[in-house]
Amino acid sequence: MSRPMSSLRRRLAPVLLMLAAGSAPVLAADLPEFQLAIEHHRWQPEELRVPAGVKFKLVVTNRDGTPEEFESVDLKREKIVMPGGQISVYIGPLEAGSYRFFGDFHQDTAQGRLIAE
Ligand SMILES: [Cu+2]
Repeated sequence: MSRPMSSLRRRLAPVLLMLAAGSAPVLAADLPEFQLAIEHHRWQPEELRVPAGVKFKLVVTNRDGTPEEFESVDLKREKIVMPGGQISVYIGPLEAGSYRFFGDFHQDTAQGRLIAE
């Protein structure tokens, strides 16, 4: 009875340590952060420069009164932003280059690109 208990404790130890250290939130908080907004169904900025080779957090704010969806086929991301709301998208590390993104609900105007350099 004591043997399975101690082996379970051994297996749980790293998990408990990780939870205690809060390693995932700390890592996320350490990521560089970039801001993107949608206003009048256009991205601000329409061209966003980010460092290549680094994971980063993109914070997307919706200043419109209608829902929008941040979407990028190049980046394989798709996330709805409610009116007046904000979302976070984790991207990268990216190779240097240009990555298109758009507002799925207003594709006629909401077009942008991310330049990783
Ligand atoms: Cu979509």
